[in-house]
Amino acid sequence: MAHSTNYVPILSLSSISEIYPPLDVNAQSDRCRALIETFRSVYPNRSPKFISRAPGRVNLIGEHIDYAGFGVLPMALSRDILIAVDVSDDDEDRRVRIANVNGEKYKPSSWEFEGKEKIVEIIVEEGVSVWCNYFRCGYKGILQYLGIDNPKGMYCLVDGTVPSGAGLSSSSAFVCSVALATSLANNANLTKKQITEISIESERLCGMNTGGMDQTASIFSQKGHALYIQFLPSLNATPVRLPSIDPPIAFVIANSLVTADKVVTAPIHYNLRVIETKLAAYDLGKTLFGKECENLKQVCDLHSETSEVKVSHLEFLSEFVENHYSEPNKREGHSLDELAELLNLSKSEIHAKFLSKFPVRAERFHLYKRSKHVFDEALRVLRFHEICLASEKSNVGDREVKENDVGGQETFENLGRLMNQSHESCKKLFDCSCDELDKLVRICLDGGAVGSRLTGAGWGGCTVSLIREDQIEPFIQHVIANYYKPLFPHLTKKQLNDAIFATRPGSGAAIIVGLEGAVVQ
Ligand code: NG1
Repeated sequence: MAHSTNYVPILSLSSISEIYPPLDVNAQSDRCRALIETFRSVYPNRSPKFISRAPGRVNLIGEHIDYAGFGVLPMALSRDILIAVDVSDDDEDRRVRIANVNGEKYKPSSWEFEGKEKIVEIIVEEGVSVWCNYFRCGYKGILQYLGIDNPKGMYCLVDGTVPSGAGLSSSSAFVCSVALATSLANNANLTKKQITEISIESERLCGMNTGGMDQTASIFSQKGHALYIQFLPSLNATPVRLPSIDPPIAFVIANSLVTADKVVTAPIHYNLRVIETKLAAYDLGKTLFGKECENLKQVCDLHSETSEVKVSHLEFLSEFVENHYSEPNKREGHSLDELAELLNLSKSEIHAKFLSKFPVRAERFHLYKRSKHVFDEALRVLRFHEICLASEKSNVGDREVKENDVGGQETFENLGRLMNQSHESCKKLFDCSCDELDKLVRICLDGGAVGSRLTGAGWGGCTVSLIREDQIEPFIQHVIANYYKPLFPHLTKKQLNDAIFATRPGSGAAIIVGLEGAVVQ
């Protein structure tokens, strides 16, 4: 698998029916046609040569552990970011023009190429989140990687259906789509792994100390499969079939409609969590092995003396963390002074090592809660993955043959339990939930979900719930009646359809070529 992860090329498709589920194909054809028409009116006398497409994702399990180096299990959505692109044939033209079909919200922008460094400075100021920065970051990442100093002029029109700030990875889908568009416009044919790694680096330019789950899921996902992603020792993405039981399982995404702008809140939320896990890794590495570890996976590797992660390793570390931080004051986090004492570093060394690359702000740094969550959540991912693999082995064709698991109920409940534990841990140990998400999770469980949890970074955004496919409609009605109607009584039918929907594992990023044929079925 490591081999295939390394060398798979980006899909180049000439029919959108290869991308979307059969029921969606007509609507998506209409969408692509509208995109092409709008392109022609935004850029008179031009037509797009290709469309780059990268999907959002829903993370089924494994929250806030990608940047600690542990495996995660997301799947791609059908919702995506399309960029229709025409490339200038004037060799002197190096201008990039970008516009969005939602021009009210996302204003057009354009810039002249004046050297790679000038495309975008790393954006670390709190409160800065501008849509065209994501474009600039992906664009810069590709030019830097390819060493291009005379890039092609580009005309781009963006159409996104991934809700922003919802934990469904709209930003990564955008950056991946830009990276694809820029590489193709400049005649480069990169592999999935290259595009993924460039997109991860690019998104860091936007101010997020990001893990890598979203970009990998967007690029590597395969229709009908979730994706088991391992990051260390190197990126490895393996498609996984979800258990095929009867009635089939389904995932429903419900948006709390609390918008979480990760870039804006990064210093007190996302980037701070990354640093807290790194501080814990440093402390545990020193304490257990006398070595400086950069992430918690390295601590696990030193303990197990291999890069493979096993249940027993994680159980040991989870237990160790309980004892190591057992004093009440350590449970409540460490002030900077306490941290200096614990780590045997001066405050300025702590600043230089941990707090200077991406700014973070905190009164107390929670090493116990964050490291405990990471080890336990990594364990839940292993178990979830094992259930999927075991179910795949026990199925003959689509028939469930595991005798003591009638209708796959046991499998279903085991997956749901892991999702529920994940939410509890995100809420109590990782402090990345919020009242609305907790309320939504409760309503989803009351409405028949066997498991429900926040998905993505949290602090708002969406939940993902596991139910049986035949329960989708009554489940959705229950959530509408109990969450949306009381809290958001004025939502239109379309807004409700956007807020809560069932989803299947979608396909990963692609370039759509031969546009006339591709969208006219
Ligand atoms: P969202 O906020 O859902 O895009 C973020 C990170 C992921 C991962 C999750 C938490 C980015 C681009 N994405 O996802 O890498 O850490 O939070 O599991 O920063």
